[in-house]
Amino acid sequence: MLRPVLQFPDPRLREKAQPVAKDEVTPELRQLAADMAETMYDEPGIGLAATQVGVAKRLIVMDLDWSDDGERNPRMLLNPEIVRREGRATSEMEGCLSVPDFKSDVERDARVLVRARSLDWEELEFDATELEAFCFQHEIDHLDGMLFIDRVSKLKRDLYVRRRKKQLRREQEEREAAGHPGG
Ligand code: K1U
Ligand code: ZN
Repeated sequence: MLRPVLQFPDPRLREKAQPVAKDEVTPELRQLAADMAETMYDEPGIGLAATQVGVAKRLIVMDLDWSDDGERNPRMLLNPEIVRREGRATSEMEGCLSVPDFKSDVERDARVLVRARSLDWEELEFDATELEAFCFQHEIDHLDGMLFIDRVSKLKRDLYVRRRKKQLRREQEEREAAGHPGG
């Protein structure tokens, strides 16, 4: 089932997600992970955090190299954490499914060692560089209530926030003009 992706400035994007305990890996949580993968492919994206679908649990899905006609192997990871970081690099023209109509270069760690659990509670480790490292950092930021616009200059962020608020006001006016004041 596709889940709606929360959009900035929804306050739920700012919540800190809680760790998942072993006995919380229920059929419902597995269904949430499957729904998140389906939603990520549908958007489309290469990652998605549970925070973005309004669930404050430390769960992410990622698939860096899927294609429409190829095999899909989404990683579904619980409690991911960065245990080592090395160097700095620019993530070029990064985007976010929760921050519409904005892309920017972002300064991030160049290499990260990530520890996480699978849904079967195996301990996993990923030594990630380049896009994989940037995606891990982006998704773990979501679990901490942080967005990539928090990592760009204040000037760029302020300009985006102003443009986004204007866009939301315009959409609201259009709904009202059409006789649908809600939402
Ligand atoms: O968490 C998200 O909002 C998903 C985001 C992840 C991400 C992208 C780039 C760098 C770091 C993290 C996205 O997937 S944005 C869309 C995107 O990058 C993409 C979409 C389709 C094909 C390839 C990339
Ligand atoms: Zn994002």
